[in-house]
Amino acid sequence: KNGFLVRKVHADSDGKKTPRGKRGWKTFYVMLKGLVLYLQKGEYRPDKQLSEEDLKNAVSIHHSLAMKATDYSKRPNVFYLRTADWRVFLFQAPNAEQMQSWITRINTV
Ligand code: I3P
Repeated sequence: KNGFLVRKVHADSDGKKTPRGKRGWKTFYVMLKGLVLYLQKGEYRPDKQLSEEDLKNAVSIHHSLAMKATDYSKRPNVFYLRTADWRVFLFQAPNAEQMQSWITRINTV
């Protein structure tokens, strides 16, 4: 599954709250391949290679959990992703259908 998502980093590994200055929303072209969510920055081109920075942003979704962020009301269509190492991301999808589709795909790999 591929598509644009806007990401906010809420907690770093071990669940520690991400410090201010690193909590902003950023748009990525996201590709779910196997157990890895690749987040590509910048303009999307089908032939574009993942940069070193993109690879650092990649997230393992093995033993992770995605769920609708019902307690987050500042933006619509936002879901949480909690990883096995207790990082927490918020992702905003372009619409409710896409949000549900990402949640289902992440939780059923
Ligand atoms: C963050 C940025 C986020 C905001 C976050 C800020 O600042 O303004 O948009 O989250 O608030 O810390 P920075 O880019 O300097 O990290 P919201 O959009 O959810 O308000 P937070 O620290 O209360 O999460």
